[in-house]
Amino acid sequence: MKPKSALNRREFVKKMIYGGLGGAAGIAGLHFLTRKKTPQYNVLLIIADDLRPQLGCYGETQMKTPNIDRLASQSIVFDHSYCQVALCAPSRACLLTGLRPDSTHIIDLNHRVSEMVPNHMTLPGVFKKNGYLTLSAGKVYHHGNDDMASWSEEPFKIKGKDYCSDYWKEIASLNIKNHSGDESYGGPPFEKTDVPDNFYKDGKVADYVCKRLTKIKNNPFFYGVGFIKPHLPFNVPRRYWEMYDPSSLKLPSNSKPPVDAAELSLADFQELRKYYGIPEEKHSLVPEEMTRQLIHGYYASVSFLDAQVGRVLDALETSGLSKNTIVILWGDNGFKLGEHGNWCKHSNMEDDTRVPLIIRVPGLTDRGRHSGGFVESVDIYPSLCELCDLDLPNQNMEGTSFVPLLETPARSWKKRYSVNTSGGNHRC
Ligand SMILES: [Ca+2]
Repeated sequence: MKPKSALNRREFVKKMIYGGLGGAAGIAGLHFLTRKKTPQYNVLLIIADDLRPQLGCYGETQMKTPNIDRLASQSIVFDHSYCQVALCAPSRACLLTGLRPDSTHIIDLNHRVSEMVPNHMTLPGVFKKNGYLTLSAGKVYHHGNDDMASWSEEPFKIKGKDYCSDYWKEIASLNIKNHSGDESYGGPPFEKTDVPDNFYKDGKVADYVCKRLTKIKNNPFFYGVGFIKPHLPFNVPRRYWEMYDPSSLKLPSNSKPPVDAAELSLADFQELRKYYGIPEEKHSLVPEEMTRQLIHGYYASVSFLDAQVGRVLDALETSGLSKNTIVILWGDNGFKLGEHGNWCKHSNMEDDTRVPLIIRVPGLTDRGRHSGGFVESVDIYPSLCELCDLDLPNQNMEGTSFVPLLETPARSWKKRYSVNTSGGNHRC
């Protein structure tokens, strides 16, 4: 990075954050001024599964997402953030290695970072090397046993079911039986239940993280927290469904595939077709009433996710850790909700590849702003290293730190981004 005036980039960021250059950021950073040592940020990386920017803070005024919106009000919200592959495992691999798919060689669900780039230091790995306590809860890597050496503790995972009703289980069993025992088939694509949040996996993950945060004392930490909503099936408590009036939900205006579109440009949403009640025939469209129910379920799942994020952010605040913790909220890939007559992810359409990215850096982003600059998931690794004053490992790194956009959100920036097509198993 080229020096900025007499200061290099790292010195400039420190000055901005810790008050040396004055202004709003400087005032917010006054509490650091009396420290003799450079203060260390903690990092809380919150990952959501299949969350497109369907949030109030992205202008989606119909959404009930007060907790993420509150985070956004103290953050830079990136309006044009793109994943590198619209599929869980390869997208997460890009964030966690800072490498593009051409270098990780991961474009499906069947490969782990530890196998494909075994000598590459990962994002949690670089924090661990620098003395941070590195923690993982829920779905961070796609494979829960990937990159185990980079965590200070055994990752917290919830195994087993994520449905409540016997009906869901019975239908799933029937659907599997009807497809020659193929266990990738499931029950209905949603359920509405009267259970507490922590009946479901994400509620349990939030419970665990809230407690674990209270036990962190003097260690700087890097905490990866992965929630699995709003991923299918949209199984969440009824109260989240009741936040939305189904009759007022807008259906997609472009509900048919583009005329003469190449077949490869749209996936055939096999992921959704494996749920009971969805037309299985190739290229068949989802009926309007089911479309409305699925959109309703996605919105309910986003609000359920928002509630779990809110609980974790509240725990961070209560524990006194919020003032020096960077919080990032990121979605691993987008999701189509009937646009182009299509569903889920797996293609390179805008709805598949554009993802939410919100970052709060105490003292730097307190006023809350949007940035329209292109950013990519591979950029997160070098950005966090810069913000935390960690040297990048001496290895191939393919992202660009977006810290200049945190300082000046409207500045000119990248003119392009890149995505790769996913391949292989399309279940998740
Ligand atoms: Ca995903």
